[in-house]
Amino acid sequence: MYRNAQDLLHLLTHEIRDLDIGYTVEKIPASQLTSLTFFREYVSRNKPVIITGAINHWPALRAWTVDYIREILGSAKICVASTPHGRADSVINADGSQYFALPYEEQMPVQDFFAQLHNGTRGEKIYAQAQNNSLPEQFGALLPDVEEPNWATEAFGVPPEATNLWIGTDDSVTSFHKDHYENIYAVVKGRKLFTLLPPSDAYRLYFQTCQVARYHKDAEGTLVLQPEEPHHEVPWATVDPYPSSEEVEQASRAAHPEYWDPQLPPPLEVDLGPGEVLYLPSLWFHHVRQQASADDDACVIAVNYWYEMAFDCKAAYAKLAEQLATALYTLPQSNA
Ligand SMILES: O=C(O)CCC(=O)C(=O)O
Repeated sequence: MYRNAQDLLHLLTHEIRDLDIGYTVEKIPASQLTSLTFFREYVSRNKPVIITGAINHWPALRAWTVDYIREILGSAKICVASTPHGRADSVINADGSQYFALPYEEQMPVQDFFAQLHNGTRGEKIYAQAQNNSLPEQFGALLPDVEEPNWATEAFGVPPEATNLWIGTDDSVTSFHKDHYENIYAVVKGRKLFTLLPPSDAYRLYFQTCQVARYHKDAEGTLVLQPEEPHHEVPWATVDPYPSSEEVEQASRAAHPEYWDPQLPPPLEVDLGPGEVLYLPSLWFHHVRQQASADDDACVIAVNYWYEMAFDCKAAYAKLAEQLATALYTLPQSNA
């Protein structure tokens, strides 16, 4: 007998794992996948999968060094996001309040970007993370080095809406969020570490409605966070799955018990290396870290294809799960 909403949400979490997505993300070779099997086994079930060997033919895998990118892009300017801590688009405590903090954004020549990637002038952390079709729009000369995944385009029935290039270092982390897109995410250099929760588990992320703020540069060039005008707010996940210290972890365990509950299945972890592709279904919550190695020019490069999602019954269930989470688990704004 299930007595309350919390018990029912736990039941949903367990059933989704047992009936559908399981406890690990499968890894399959591209040679075993057709657009039909990809659609039937993964897209229609809203189930992530790692695909190996799908981009082995991309010249990018061998060609993309920092020197090559600098040379081929010449003086092209790209959009660069900066923060003092590497956590753009996340909940940040400042002046006793919690803000949803957007990064400082500037157009910068590619050479300057690479010169500052590891040594920001004032210690700032920079990340090329524009999600506006950045590969063709800003890095167009690199486009011939990759190839659209035709198997995915066939399965989704539409061409990608955006193709984005990501260049960063271990310093940049992407906080838990979801996207209204089907995502085909390919790592070219370094590793990307995804922590995933299905849409049913929205209640485990403790959304908080936060005022939106953005980093700006003051006269000395130091990044300062300023609330956006006019005042506006967004609900954002407050759970950091990799707390910076034991003390922070203890505080998170107390504030976010549903995330850390040992009776619930842990989030799915995906460690994606060069040449590997993740299918990240629409509306899945994802937190992303990255790991570079010295022989990779100490940077991490990835390309992702965003495809339009279907607003079908799965999207309706996901919306219900999120609305229940908002009703039951949204944290009050703390002024502490
Ligand atoms: O690579 C990242 O830092 C984030 C990727 C992401 O959030 C996405 O592809 O939707």
